[in-house]
Amino acid sequence: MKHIRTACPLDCWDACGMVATVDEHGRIRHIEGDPEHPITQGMICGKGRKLVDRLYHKERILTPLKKINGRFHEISWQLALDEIAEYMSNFRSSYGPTSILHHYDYGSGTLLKTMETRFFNLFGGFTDTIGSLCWGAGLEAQRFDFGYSASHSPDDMAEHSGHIVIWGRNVNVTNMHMMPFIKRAMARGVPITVINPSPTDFDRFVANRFHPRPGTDGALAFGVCKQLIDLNLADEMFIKNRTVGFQQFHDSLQSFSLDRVSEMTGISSEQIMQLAAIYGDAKPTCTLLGIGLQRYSNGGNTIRAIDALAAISGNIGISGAGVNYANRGISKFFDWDAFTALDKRYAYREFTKITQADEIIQAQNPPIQMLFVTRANPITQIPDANKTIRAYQSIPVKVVIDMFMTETAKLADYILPCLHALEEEDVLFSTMWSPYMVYMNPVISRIGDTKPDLEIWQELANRLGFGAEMAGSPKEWIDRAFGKLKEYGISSERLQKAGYLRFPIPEVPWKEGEFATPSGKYEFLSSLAGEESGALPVYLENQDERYRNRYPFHLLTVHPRKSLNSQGYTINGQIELPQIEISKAIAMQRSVTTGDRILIWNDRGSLVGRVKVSSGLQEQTIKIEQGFSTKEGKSVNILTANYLSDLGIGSAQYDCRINLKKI
Ligand SMILES: Nc1nc2c(c(=O)[nH]1)N[C@H]1C(S)=C(S)[C@@H](COP(=O)(O)OP(=O)(O)OC[C@H]3O[C@@H](n4cnc5c(=O)[nH]c(N)nc54)[C@H](O)[C@@H]3O)O[C@H]1N2
Ligand SMILES: Nc1nc2c(c(=O)[nH]1)N[C@H]1C(S)=C(S)[C@@H](COP(=O)(O)OP(=O)(O)OC[C@H]3O[C@@H](n4cnc5c(=O)[nH]c(N)nc54)[C@H](O)[C@@H]3O)O[C@H]1N2
Ligand code: SF4
Ligand SMILES: [Mo]
Repeated sequence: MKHIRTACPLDCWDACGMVATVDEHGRIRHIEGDPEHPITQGMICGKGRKLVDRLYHKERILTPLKKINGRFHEISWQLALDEIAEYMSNFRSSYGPTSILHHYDYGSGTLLKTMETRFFNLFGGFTDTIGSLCWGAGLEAQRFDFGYSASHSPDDMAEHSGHIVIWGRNVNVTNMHMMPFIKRAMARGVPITVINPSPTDFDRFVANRFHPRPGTDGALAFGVCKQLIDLNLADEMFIKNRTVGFQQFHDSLQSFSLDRVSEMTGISSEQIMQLAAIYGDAKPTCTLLGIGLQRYSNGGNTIRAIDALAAISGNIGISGAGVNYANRGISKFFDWDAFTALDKRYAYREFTKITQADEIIQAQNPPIQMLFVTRANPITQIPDANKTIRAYQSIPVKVVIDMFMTETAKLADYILPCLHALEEEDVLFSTMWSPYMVYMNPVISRIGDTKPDLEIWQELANRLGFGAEMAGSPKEWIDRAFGKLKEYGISSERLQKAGYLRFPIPEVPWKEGEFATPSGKYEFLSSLAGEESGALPVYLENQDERYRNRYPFHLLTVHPRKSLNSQGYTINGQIELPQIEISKAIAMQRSVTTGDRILIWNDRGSLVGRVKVSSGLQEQTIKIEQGFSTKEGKSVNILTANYLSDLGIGSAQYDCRINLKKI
């Protein structure tokens, strides 16, 4: 038996280190959390363990496929790549490189996967899908306020926080390695507050539980800001020395009286006062922001409002505090210039990941002729699925690189089967939370007639005449990306030997000196905000609220417990009837009960599912776990809208109104 160290490639806060046990036949017996890794601490979740099932799964695609007359047939790599390269070359000559669209996401978030962008730049350019289905609004909000998003180290929170506010993050389910750190804080007597319209596994252990109406947290934060100032709980020294625009911000709060905020959010005046005391008195208060919280048309301003609350109360730049959303400081350590070959492209067009269906349908100059989808399952994961299907069907040639027959792969003309992370050499890091990078050693040799993404791009590049600029082994490309890290004494050899290493980022962001904003201060009044977004954070009504009379309920399509987006469902099989959680109030009002079949719908689509009445759910809220597809290929995104968030080209999938009836 051999023990080989690697990492979990799934798009997760925790970025775990793993150890695989391989038998004498080169087969993985089991996989476990790296006991030495400071975040993983020897434990991985079910999704991580399922990586082995995905690797050996009978439905894994092991040869290239080509669709002929509506049916997939096996095709050799040689022929598939010849044909794809010929299409690319012809479309480039007739329409220019931007007739080719590339949609990609974080199906695998490892370092070398970004080489795909290099390929398209060397090709001369492409139509890109920019923005984020995940967290764009919050990142832009924190860029305006701080310069970029930075989180406190997990140990700092565990050792120094005075109160922890878990604001819209589903820690037990999506970020389980946070739990030991929260428990360490609780063992010191630190109280926990949860703000979430939905119940969480953690609720019975917490001191306070607030259920705001979905999408109204910005108003709640403004209301608390006003109370902090009115009650003289604001941190005057911090405001005076380290912020700009406070007076204008203060003036803008006048309309956020206790009564009005209570009506907007559904949170009582007493609870609003309680939250003011938590931020004002229980210092240092650590805020853990979730990503669901900002998946709204007003999501960017919501995060800015919460940042402002932490700033007014002085809960920034001190141990045990912070508005912890992401760790964007990590990306600057890699030498992306060595990767991206930006200077090589002569044509470039941007669609967004969120609105691409509209843009594909409208594109004229040039129209989209070819689509590449890599590391993503957009038919299941992007909003307004019916529209996306129509848009993709209108594209003459579609190539999907994946391991499984996803709903997106079903629409393809060519499916190129890639390797599984356990067969590849790479480096894993995440800018979500874990401050560690992990070396991924190939655990087994490749199964079937599959190729790593990098090799697919290299072989296409050979055919298109720029092979030399894509050539190199994984190890050589990893080395190139580590150019800057070497200044901090971190080489790929050292990482491979150590298994994991911490990025040289501070334990406590913004502790000393300046913020990364243009003024060097925390900016209530943002100088980076364009005229469109406005310099001050504001409260905006969400877009689907227009339809509240016709569609009286909020729909939250949150991240699934047992799958990482759609990736777990691919191997668990399609589901017959999704579970639809509804609040007690809705159950009473519509006379439905657990086990009933209901139809939920809006103007964009409809879905049938089985009811579960949930006691902790906000009164007007319905919740479904996203990621699945039904036998008819339907996902929750049949119902969601492709609205852009107010800031940062993010998605607003939780800004969704629906109606229901029993069937
Ligand atoms: N098991 C599992 N883990 C995952 C993933 C997965 O699919 N499955 N996905 C990974 C990825 S890609 C991501 S982005 C992260 C996401 O991690 P999280 O942010 O933790 O998860 P979400 O499901 O996006 O939303 C979190 C919570 O936001 C709450 N919420 C929704 N609307 C509001 C609101 O208006 N106000 C407040 N206060 N709360 C609100 C939801 O009820 C939910 O509990 O998780 C990662 N980890
Ligand atoms: N309604 C609703 N929709 C959502 C969300 C929500 O909360 N609600 N959450 C959004 C969020 S936060 C995110 S991050 C997105 C995720 O959206 P996606 O990233 O599109 O979702 P995944 O289901 O992770 O699909 C990734 C695909 O990549 C494939 N893959 C894995 N590894 C590799 C590899 O090495 N190479 C290649 N070529 N392919 C690989 C997998 O097999 C899988 O099919 O979904 C978003 N969609
Ligand atoms: S999905 Fe997240 S928690 Fe689970 S093993 Fe992977 S990195 Fe760790
Ligand atoms: Mo995400």
